[in-house]
Amino acid sequence: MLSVAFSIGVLLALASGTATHSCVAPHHLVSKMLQRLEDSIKKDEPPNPSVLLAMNLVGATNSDNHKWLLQKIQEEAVRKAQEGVTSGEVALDVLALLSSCQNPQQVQALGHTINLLSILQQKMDEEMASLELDGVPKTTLFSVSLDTLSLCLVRMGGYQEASVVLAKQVLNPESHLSVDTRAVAVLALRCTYGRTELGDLRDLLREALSTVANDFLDQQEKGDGVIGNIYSMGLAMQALVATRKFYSPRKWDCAQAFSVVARHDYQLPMAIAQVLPALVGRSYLEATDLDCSSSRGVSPSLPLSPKLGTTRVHQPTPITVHYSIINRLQGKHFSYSIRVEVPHGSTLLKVLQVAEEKEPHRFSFQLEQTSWGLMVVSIHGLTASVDDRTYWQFLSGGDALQEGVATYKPRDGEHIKAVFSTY
Ligand code: B12
Repeated sequence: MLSVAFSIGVLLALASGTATHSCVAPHHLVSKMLQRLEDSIKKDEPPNPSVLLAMNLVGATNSDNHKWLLQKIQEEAVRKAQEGVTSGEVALDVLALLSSCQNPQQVQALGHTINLLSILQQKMDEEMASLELDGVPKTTLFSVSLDTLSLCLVRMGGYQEASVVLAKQVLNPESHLSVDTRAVAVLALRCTYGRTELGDLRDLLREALSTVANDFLDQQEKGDGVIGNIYSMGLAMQALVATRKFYSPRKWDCAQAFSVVARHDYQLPMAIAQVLPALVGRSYLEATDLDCSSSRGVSPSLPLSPKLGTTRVHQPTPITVHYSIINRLQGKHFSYSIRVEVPHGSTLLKVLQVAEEKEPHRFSFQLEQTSWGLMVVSIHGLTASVDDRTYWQFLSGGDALQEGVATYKPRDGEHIKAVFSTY
């Protein structure tokens, strides 16, 4: 069993309910989520910087797991610096290291020392050049927001220009940015707002921050507590934690948002890592505000709430799922359909596997391990491409699925489509 420990500050805040902004979720919820996050750390899987960042933000810094994760992230950062890495990945590593009181300019591992900030700066320059040239970033605006936030926290150049671009994007209704992307953009803009004296820039940032924050509050009011979907709640709540003065005198009903989170039984480590900081009234913005003194981590373990039973009764009855793969975007167009039978309670991945077994020449596919789990990167020999901004989108009827193939469980008779699309 892994130990769950909070730093004294957070512990006191939780106990008294008087954290910085008095918006703190019930102790048993935080404790359960943190335990799940710690249990998700597997020594044979790639280390996840978002998990370390979340543990640091809730003050759970005192376990062997924490030490192991920090070391692996440093090693992985050095390895990736040689092999190739995206701007967003570097930004997440920087946030994880900063929140662990480590200097990202001198990451030592595997006999090398690298400067992650100069790598980030260079990646950010590439993103900005692509935005200027093509109107779209090299990767995504989500990653550009992470980059901007990280550079702003360490006050390194480039973040003000990027903030202007992000603010204009979030204010432009044509941009159709997801809640997740707008939430991270808000964290970046909030950081820049606190670090600039330029009047025009502050006005633009204030407008962007207040527009997004108020839209999130509207969505929560209209959507029974949900902002976007259940998996965007974490980042949206972090954005609301960070922007209080931009929606004041309006109040955020954080208790309602927390009860939405409590009702959903989050299992995915990434989802938990994005939700957890907000449950203790914190956001990624505070990655550099943590107590780095030696007393940090001297902390009592909290009693854990009893683990909920996770065994599910699997019914032997098979279900039938209609599965189609469609490419009307690139090269030779195709559209194939198949009906497959899988045991009740199977994931969509099982449907893809049975389809491939039945007709391998049509329904072959490939997966890639990512921070959110297994992503389908290729079907019928057609592979998603970062350069072309293409991916395999999964839909049920006309609606995009809100989960990946390894967790989504189709119903009997459901029609799932995989459509080659652009983002
Ligand atoms: C950008 C993005 C995408 C882009 C990634 C493009 C790219 N090359 O960068 C695209 C458009 C391809 C995408 C696709 C999908 N996405 Co998406 N995506 C995001 C977003 C907004 C940011 C992720 C990111 O860039 N992180 C920063 C980088 C630095 O970290 P990273 O670990 O390297 O990021 C990688 C993974 O996040 C991965 N990824 C992105 N989405 C998904 C979804 C799944 C299920 C998996 C396994 C991996 C994965 O792609 C990133 C780049 O390699 C997140 C929002 C969030 N809250 O995190 C949603 C999010 C992760 N996506 C989500 C979903 C549902 C999907 C789809 C299943 C949608 C669909 N109906 O088809 C598909 C995946 C289908 C498949 N082929 O398996 C959900 C996942 C929820 C869950 N329970 O798993 C999120 C949380 C959004 C949400 N609130 O609903 N996504």
